[in-house]
Amino acid sequence: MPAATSSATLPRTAGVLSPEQLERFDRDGYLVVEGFFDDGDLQPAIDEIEAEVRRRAAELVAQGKLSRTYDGEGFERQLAKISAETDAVAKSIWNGTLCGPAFFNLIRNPKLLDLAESFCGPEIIASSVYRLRPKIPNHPYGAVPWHQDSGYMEAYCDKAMILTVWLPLVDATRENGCMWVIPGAHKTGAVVKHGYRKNQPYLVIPEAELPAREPVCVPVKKGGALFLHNLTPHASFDNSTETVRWSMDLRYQSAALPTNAKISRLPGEDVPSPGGVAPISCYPPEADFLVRSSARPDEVVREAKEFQRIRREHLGHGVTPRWSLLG
Ligand SMILES: O=C(O)CCC(=O)C(=O)O
Repeated sequence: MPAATSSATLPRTAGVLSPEQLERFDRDGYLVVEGFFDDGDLQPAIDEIEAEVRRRAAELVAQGKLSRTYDGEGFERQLAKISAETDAVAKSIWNGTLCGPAFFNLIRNPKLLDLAESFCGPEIIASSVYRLRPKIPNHPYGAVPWHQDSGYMEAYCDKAMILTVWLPLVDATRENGCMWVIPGAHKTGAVVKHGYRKNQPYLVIPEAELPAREPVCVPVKKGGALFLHNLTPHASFDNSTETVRWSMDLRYQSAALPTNAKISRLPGEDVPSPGGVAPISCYPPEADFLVRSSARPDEVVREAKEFQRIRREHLGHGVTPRWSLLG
């Protein structure tokens, strides 16, 4: 593994990036902003997660599947202790299954939306493709192989700008499995070949297809955020510590792009449906929703209950098959 560390780490901004930061993002395809969030931004989501871990652990104890709940071990340790006995709790909260009010408020955090506006413009769609990732020590699900986020999406969105915001809820370090990126690789404007490996949950870029550039290790402290272009190859490796590397990743795009959000269309936003299936979206399995708009403010989702309803009632369908099993 190369030893480089991130060179694109810049100090706190108020949510809007400086020209230098925008230039770095454009050049490298990623940017770290330390101190982007304060505790007040993150703690409600952490509280929501902790309550859910406690609730699910208590259920398992009652069913005789866990010896104790490990309450009192703290956010970074409790799930690691539980997972040494069973991975049922970790697996059940992985991905987008938690969608409480604090998660909704984090997704529409005004600082975050100010920043997303720099990349996506003023009409902002948030995606339900947000993930909560408790990277458990030495758990096979923990490592995420090299991929571009666009590899998971419809090919007709390959040229679209979709911003990923990766935010650690604890300090993310090389040891606990922080992110790695390949800087500048997004500049080709292309999605490289991906594929599946048998019994693996993630897409992977085969070794021979990886851009010939040195990967960079990107540690980010709690409160910081890593902003990623959708064509930037990234990965994360094992957690060799005894604590959980908690993180979330959120995604934003312009409302002018294909989206399954139930919004009225503005002139110029009539996105044609490539297969005649409407509505089309960059990631059809999950629901999009409008989080900021001056052109159609009445359609902005402002209530957590509405956010939950949209997600629950979404009739998703799979992404058009694009990749095959690798040998
Ligand atoms: O959090 C991780 O370890 C991987 C995240 C990731 O691959 C993503 O956000 O696309």
